[in-house]
Amino acid sequence: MDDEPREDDGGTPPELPADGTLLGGTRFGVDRRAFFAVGGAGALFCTLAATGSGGGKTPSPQETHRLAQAADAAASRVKKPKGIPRDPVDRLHFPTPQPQPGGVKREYWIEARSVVWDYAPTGRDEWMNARIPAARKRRFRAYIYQQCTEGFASRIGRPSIPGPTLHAEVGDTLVVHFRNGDEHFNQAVTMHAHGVKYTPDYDGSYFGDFTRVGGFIAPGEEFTYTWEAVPDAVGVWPYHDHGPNHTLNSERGLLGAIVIRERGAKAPDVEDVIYFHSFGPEVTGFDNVIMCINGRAYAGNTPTLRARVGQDVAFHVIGGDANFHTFHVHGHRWVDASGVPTDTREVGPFETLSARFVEDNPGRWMYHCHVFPHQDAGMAGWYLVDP
Ligand SMILES: [Cu+2]
Repeated sequence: MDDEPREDDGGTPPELPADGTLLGGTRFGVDRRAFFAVGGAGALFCTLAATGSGGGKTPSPQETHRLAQAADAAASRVKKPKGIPRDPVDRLHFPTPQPQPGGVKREYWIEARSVVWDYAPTGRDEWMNARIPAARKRRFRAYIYQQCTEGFASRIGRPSIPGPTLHAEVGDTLVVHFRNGDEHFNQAVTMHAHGVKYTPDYDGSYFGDFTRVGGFIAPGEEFTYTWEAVPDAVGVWPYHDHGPNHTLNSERGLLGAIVIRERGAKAPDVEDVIYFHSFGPEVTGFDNVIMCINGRAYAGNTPTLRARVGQDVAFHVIGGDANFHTFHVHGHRWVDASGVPTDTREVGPFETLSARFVEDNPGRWMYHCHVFPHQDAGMAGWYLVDP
């Protein structure tokens, strides 16, 4: 049935070719650099399309999608870099960091893989009590970080965007065993963390000739990242792909969060990671930009947050695309970092906003991006508070 989310079985949605390499750079005469030359225009297109003010000079959705496929094909041909040293800094060697006294290793097993993704499984927008137009496509191939049990023995839970939230306390190391388990896109991907401390080997970034060991994890390969929870890493941070095609693959869903607390600090009673991000035509092949919260669009599909009166509530909002968003929650307020009470705050690309408050107001509430075109394109959800 078309409106049912399909099993994430590696099946191929009809609107995408089975193999991006069939659409090689030569066919469209576009290489990766050319794509990124227009990539800015593509990103601009997304913004313009979302605001309904698209200009004539920007590429069509079909064109951005074709360019993305060419970029995928080019990325699948990138050879593993040799790590050519041109400067003394390229010859430096680094020991793997160990936990500080009292700290521990926090180990995770995470596999990158692609899945067929439905951004609105209910087919409805509960806020406006309306069906999403039947003609509107909902499934495309996303790219996710999947948490696994020790040794990648089995997968934990359903595919999700963002991937697992990684937790550590000051003095710990985060030891993340990463596996590129995807064959569909046939590209190197990585994990690049914000906020925590790492040596260049654990930066998880592709640097062309200067790529270090963690910056290019080819399909079928594994790598273990070690990141330090130093004292000034306390907070909430994003992680995301930073391989050779990271703009597209992060947009496809290779996103996650890291929460670092002081040693022994109490966790909030309710703690949610809320990614404000979007799927543009370049990754979906659709005509419209989908404005998402955690990979889903429209209330009833986006996360329904829950708490009860008296609880210590923390909402960690992360900007996961090229837009500025504002986080707004009805019926509540919190004190921002400068000590000012607020109920709406902006969050830029890969910035984090933490709204923390003691719940005092039962009922059905909404939370949403307060940029109207984003809100109306799906970036909204329910917050239900029990007495
Ligand atoms: Cu927004």
